[in-house]
Amino acid sequence: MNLATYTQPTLELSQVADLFRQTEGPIMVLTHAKPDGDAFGSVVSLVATLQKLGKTARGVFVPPVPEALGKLHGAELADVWDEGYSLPFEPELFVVVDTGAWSQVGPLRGFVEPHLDRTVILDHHLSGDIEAQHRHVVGDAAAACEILAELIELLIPACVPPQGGPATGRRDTDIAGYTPLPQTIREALFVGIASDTGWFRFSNVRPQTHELAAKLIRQGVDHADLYSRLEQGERPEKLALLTRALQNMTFHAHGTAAVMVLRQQDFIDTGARPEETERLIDTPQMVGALQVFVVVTEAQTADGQPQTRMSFRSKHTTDDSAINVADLASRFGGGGHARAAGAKADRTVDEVLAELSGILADL
Ligand SMILES: [Mn+2]
Repeated sequence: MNLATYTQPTLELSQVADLFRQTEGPIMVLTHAKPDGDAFGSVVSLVATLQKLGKTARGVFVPPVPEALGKLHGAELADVWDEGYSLPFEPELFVVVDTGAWSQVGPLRGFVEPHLDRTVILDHHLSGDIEAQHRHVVGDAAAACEILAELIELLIPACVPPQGGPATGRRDTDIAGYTPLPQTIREALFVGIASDTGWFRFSNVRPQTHELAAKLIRQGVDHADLYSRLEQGERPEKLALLTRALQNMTFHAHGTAAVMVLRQQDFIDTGARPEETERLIDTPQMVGALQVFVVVTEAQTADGQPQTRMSFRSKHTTDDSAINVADLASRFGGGGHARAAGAKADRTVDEVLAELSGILADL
């Protein structure tokens, strides 16, 4: 299936809503391994919504789940996968959110693959290869949670604020007789859009993103509290890991590309956890001359073979000169967005670094 076919929605959002309404049996919601705020928010908001509709629904996360996400409302609506994991029920419907790629779902593949005829993908990545019967992929949505928010509005229409909204400076909750979205759902959606946009800074932000944020804040989301819990609650070990990453940084393509390398030994020495690499890639972006960023992390496959994870970013430019890092990631079997992508290769760090510096030299 080619990309154009893949991203062609097989269902309009209203049809996705109908499908959920018509499904009487249990619904399983899953997402990519190592969930970020958008993956977490998508799973939690959908499971909470389906439960509110009286459905049996549950999510599952493939760890590591960042500690701060695990403490948010709704974390209890999903299992955390482990070696002995089995589904809590026989699902009538599977929903895959915030990814459409087999390489991203890891050990959950075996559960879904035999049931693609009753699987729905809700995503904003253009690089999927899970050939589910039902797909609704919106490439220019800043986050999967933007799509989820639209869907949830169809499923819980009572939550749409009355015409005109509240008076300036007031919250929707001040409107008599109005019921806002439950706290779990509105927080989860906000976390999703905030996290995938770097708290509304990245080029993927569109007017709808801010409109949704405004709507959620009016319903009672405490954005400052969420920011401090999600972005200002790191352990000192993470700072030690960042120091290592900066010390190990090399420059390529005449000083326009930066590569940070983290080896297993760096995690041992600093005591940092694998999930604490999140956002390290943001720091070198303060340098004006740098346009392309790669974090290369040494890992292992389940059976102890060498594996290397890569995270790619490129800066937005006003002309057409920005590097499409989804293309770079695809050289290593990965994918993602033009400004943010990732890949995982079953090769050693040094092999990957050698190939990467060749590719970057040609930029
Ligand atoms: Mn996302």
